Amino acid sequence: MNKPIIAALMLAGAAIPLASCGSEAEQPAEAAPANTIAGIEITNARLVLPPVAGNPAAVYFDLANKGDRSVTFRNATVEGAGRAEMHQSIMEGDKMVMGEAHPQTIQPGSSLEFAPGGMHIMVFELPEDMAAGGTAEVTLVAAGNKPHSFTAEIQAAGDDR
Ligand SMILES: [Cu+2]
Repeated sequence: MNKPIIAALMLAGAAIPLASCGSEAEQPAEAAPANTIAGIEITNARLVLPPVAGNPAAVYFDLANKGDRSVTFRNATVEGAGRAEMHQSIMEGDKMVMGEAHPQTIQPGSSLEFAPGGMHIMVFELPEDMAAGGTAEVTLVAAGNKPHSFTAEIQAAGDDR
C-alpha cells in the first residue's frame, strides 16, 4: 500500500548525493571514455623489447594533464605481462641506476616525459607472443585506483627509441 511512497523516497535519496556532492565524486566536466582519466593525454607511446629475451621491457611516452585537477600516478600494468613497475633512472656517482619511482603528481597544464634515462614503466614476464610491430595495452593507475589505459607500439631493442 505504501510502496509508491518508498519508491519516491528512494528516488529522492538517490538524487541528493548527485546534487550536493561537489568535491570528491563529482562528474567530470566532459565524460571521459572508459578506462581513461579526463584530461590525461598520452602521446608517442612505445614499448621497447629487451635485447635479451627474458629480460624486462620498458615503456616510454609523453604524458600531459590537460584537465583541471592534478592526477597522481602510482603504478602501472601491461596486459598479458606478469607485472609492471613505475621506474626512475638516476645517476649515482657516475653510474646510472634505477628503482621504483615515487608516485608522480602531474598538475593541470603540466606534462611529464617517460623517456630513456629517466622515468619509464618496467615490464616483467613478457607474454611470449609480444613482438615488434605489434601493440601493447598499457594502463597507468592513479590514486583511488583510477585506470588510464593507452596503446603502445612495440619496438625491437635496437630500434630508435
Ligand atoms: Cu626500470
